[in-house]
Amino acid sequence: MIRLHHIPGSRSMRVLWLLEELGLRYELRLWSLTDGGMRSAEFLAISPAGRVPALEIDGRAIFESGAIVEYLTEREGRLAPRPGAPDRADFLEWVHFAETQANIIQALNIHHVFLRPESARSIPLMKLDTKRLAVTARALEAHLSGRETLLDRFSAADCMLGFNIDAVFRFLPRADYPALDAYGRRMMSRPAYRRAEEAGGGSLFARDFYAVPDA
Ligand SMILES: N[C@@H](CCC(=O)N[C@@H](CS)C(=O)NCC(=O)O)C(=O)O
Repeated sequence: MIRLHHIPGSRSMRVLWLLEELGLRYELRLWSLTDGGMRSAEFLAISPAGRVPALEIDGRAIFESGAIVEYLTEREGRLAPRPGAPDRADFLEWVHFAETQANIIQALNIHHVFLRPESARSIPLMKLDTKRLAVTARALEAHLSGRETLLDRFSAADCMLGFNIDAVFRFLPRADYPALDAYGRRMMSRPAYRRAEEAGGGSLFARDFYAVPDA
């Protein structure tokens, strides 16, 4: 039995998508960001920081999306270069880069989407994080120009990073990053991504674009 602890629109989408890419059978256990359930003893026993994703598999639970992605690809022997392969370090870099970028997105989500009242928001921090996000987007734009995927073929690193791209363009103008935009659209049109969307898709966003407000 494989059970994914999941919130639609959250980082657990990475794992849901990868499970679909790998053709594994799973069940979903849905959680909410707002009802306090993620601070319950039951959930903290599975995910000690009270975060999704967590994956129950092979008689244990694994937390952290990057660790889960590495575990699943090793277990299945697919969608990642093997340890020692020439592009193994590239794979690991992009898996973890995705989380660096997701942490910036999370900070912007808190300010733009979750924090109330709006007067509690810090406009200097929103500006700073938008600039930090742009650094990551420029790096991806350069890397993906003339490429279809992060490595020379689709890999689980694309599940880690591809999930971020919808959020990136909630905060940065799409037109400034044509290669990244095309990459995001390619990833989201994959059949496995669409199946994952059907099984547990959703969005945290009510608007297409969130500009930093004037001070
Ligand atoms: N580094 C962790 C981050 C997980 C994370 O922060 N997940 C968010 C959803 S995207 C969450 O569960 N937040 C709940 C909270 O902060 O209380 C990973 O990649 O799995």
